Amino acid sequence: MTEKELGKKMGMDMQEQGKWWKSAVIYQIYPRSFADSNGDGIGDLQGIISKLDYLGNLGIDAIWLSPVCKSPQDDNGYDISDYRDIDPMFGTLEDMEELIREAGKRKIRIIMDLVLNHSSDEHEWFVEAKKGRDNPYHDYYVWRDGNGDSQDGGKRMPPNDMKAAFGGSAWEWVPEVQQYYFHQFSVKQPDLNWENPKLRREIYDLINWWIQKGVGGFRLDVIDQIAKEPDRRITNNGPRLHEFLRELSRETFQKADLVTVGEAWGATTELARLYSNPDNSELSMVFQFEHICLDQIKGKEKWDLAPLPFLKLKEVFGRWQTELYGKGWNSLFWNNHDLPRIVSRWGNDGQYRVESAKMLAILLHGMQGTPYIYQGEELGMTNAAYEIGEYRDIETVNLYRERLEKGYAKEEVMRSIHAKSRDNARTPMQWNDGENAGFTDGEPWILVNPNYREINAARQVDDGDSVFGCYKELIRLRKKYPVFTEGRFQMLLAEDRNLFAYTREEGETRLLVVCNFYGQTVECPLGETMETMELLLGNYKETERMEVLRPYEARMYLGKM
Ligand code: TEU
Ligand code: CA
Repeated sequence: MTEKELGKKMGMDMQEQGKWWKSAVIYQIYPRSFADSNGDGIGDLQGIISKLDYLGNLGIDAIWLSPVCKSPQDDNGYDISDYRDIDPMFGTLEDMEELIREAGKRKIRIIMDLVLNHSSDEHEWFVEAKKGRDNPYHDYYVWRDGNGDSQDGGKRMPPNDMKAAFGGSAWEWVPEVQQYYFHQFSVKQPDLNWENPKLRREIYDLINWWIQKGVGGFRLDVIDQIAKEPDRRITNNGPRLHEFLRELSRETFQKADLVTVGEAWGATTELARLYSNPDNSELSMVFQFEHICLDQIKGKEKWDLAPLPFLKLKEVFGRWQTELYGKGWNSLFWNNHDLPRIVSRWGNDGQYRVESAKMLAILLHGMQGTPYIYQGEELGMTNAAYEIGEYRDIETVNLYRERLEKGYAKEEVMRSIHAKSRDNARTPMQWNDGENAGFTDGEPWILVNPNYREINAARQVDDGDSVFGCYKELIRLRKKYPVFTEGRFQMLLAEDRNLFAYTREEGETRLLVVCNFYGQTVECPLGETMETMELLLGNYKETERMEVLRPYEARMYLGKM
């Protein structure tokens, strides 16, 4: 069937056609932790190329590649100093072109990570910008005069007390120009000034340059923060945000058949409908975090741990499923490079690691949206619990120092770090049970999780009953049945404190997903419905009693309406 015929069959109008990314599954690679080809302990592009067959076997359609552009690596590449070159640590532009070509041979598209809210302070724009207030690049960044009386030789007080995400003030003084610049992240990540049309033009040009190279799309880092207005303390969802996005889309993305995904921490369903409007005026989809921020004390930071409110989790998923239906498009994810490992977080990384990892996969992949698999998730990789000296992430390192200064007990801070540090996701990919899990021949830049002898790809790829086997099957099913892409969602048993159950309906077809989210055996009132349907996938070998769900048991059924 051609794409057009398939589109017709699924009852899509012309506008909907060519939206290949709706039935796609995207795999995220964090390059420095994926595969090292030259023994320097850091993953690289040639390493990724050597693993394309592994990804082809899994069945994914696209790779979201965390940043590989030239960067001083203050925030592991989310601080770019040249948007048109590859960091030598990862390889060369030729390697990147080879990756795009080799992936293409396997029908895998490469999605670049665009960091457009800020650049590195070592980018030539910023180097110029801080030379003088009349430098043509000065206005590419966000500058303000100091506040109040001069202190220590001209330095005034910062314009206000806004804080940066990685600690400290969001303002940094530059003596040469006698002004502060604004940075929402580290001091080495000065915010770009999107109010300046020349800066916006530069950005469109570099995006079009990458489109010419054949990339399949873009992930847009903290895109909801580009329209900042620090004088009014506005960081995300600034008044001009969607105006900027529409211009950006018109000048770049709309010229090609691309997928675009906007990272938007502050999105509501209403805002998401703007971002991912089916008329294609902004982006393909949003990547929002409402479900993944639930296990922290309200109004506090992610480090302030709270148990997961399960009913709330269901309410959040249900609301996004319902309110975006036909009006927008969402990403489905448990993990990325900023989040702890889901099997350790909301599953069980001990006795029921395999069962709970599969349950979480089945629960998520039955919903509407584009699923993302973060490297190692398909193996059921777990959090790490290192000593503080083994952490590499700027956020974790700063947090530790700041909280100890504030008087927190060391044990409490370490508990937060073990639960939530971004490095949980950044330990090296576990390929096999050889030295360093087969990630590198050298010294890895961050410790390998010691459980690699048990949890590794080599053990799982040929085993249909492995976590890998489950993800592979979920991808196959999504390709086979349009109900995964199009079906209308309905939550079942919304008040049940153990079960997560829902249906999807499209035409005559109904999909039913029933998951026991916890480690106790429970009764399920949907036994009779399940009797009438065909079991597509489950995480236990045999169903003993239809109406009983064992620890973390998940089942996915297909039936007619
Ligand atoms: O993340 C945005 C972001 O808000 C997170 O860094 C968040 O502050 C943090 O994870 C909370 O713990 C994006 C990237 O995904 C992240 O890796 C970058 O560090 C950040 O932007 C800056 O570019
Ligand atoms: Ca390397």
